[in-house]
Amino acid sequence: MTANDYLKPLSRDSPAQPGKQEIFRSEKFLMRKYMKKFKTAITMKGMMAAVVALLAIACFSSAAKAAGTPAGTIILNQATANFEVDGDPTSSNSNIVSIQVGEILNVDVTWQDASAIPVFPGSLKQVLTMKVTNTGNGNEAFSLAVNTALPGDQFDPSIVSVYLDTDENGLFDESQDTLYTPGANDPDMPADGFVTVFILCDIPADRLADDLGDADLTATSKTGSGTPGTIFEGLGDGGTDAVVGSTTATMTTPGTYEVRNVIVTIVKSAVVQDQFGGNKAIPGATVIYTLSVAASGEGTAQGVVITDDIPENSTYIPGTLKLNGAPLSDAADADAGDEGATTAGTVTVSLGDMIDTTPAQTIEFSVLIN
Ligand SMILES: [Ca+2]
Ligand SMILES: [Ca+2]
Ligand SMILES: [Ca+2]
Ligand SMILES: [Ca+2]
Repeated sequence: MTANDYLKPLSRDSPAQPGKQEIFRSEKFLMRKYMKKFKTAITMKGMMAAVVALLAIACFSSAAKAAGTPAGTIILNQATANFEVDGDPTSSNSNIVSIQVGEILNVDVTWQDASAIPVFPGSLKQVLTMKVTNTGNGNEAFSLAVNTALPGDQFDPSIVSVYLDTDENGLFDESQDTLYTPGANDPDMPADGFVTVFILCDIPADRLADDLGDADLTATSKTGSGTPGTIFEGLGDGGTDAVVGSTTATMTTPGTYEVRNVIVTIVKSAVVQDQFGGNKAIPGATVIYTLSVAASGEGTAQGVVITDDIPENSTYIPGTLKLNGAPLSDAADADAGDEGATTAGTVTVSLGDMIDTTPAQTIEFSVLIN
């Protein structure tokens, strides 16, 4: 029996190949080509210790991060044989086995809007928000493509442009964010990195209320994509091999526009007052949030309810909820709003039916920065 015989049962997803030992652990990790022959002289007493050491080699990757051990990482390992010679404890070490982790290519695309984006017939530059995440274990650039000619809905939005969220605030701002040009500024991300992507479309003028129109975003690894397990030799980070992961290294996710004859818009602003009379957002400062809610269009928005989560790292200041300047109690009662009663950690205000001539409704509340 040779050391190679011990390695074979550890190769889980792929049979061992002559002259080339490969260890796959699920499909997140790939190590190949770098194993040298195991040369330790093993006595009968030392053999069990050597087997345990070999099993340890196969189990090293269990404590990996979400994206896995970074591509290019060198994993070193050495086995020790302990035995006795004429009653004297003796040990000998194996050579050091070096394995370099290859790059696995994976991507995730998630639609970020909570529901279909309400639009009017003929609306211009309407925004769908997507998040593209590098779920591989190396640095990787991704090409982006939008398709609006999708079946199964009532219309095709007309693509105008795609923007990258350069200022990383998750919100589209034409002056702050960057126009995406395929091949010129493809997002390049570290493992676990992400980019928010905005799809801007015009809506056809001849649509009716409740019509739906989809647009999808495809993100594809620039190193390559295809059937999981496809290998791009030497094209991974640091000259390692790159291997396509379970996502096929490309993903397409749709978002949806929905035509409405009335739309409710909320404009939110914040004023900071610190405890020293200034306006710095420091722990102990107060943030006064103001929401201005208005309806536009020709129909009636029925039963308008505004919800606003109290942000992380802040605490609602009891008794600060107001509607159009008049205080609302924090409890759920006869007045229009509450904090934490309808939904924990959330301000909820019911505004009833609204039409385009309804005066803008102003909601205000304050939080303390923890
Ligand atoms: Ca790469
Ligand atoms: Ca369509
Ligand atoms: Ca932005
Ligand atoms: Ca109340």
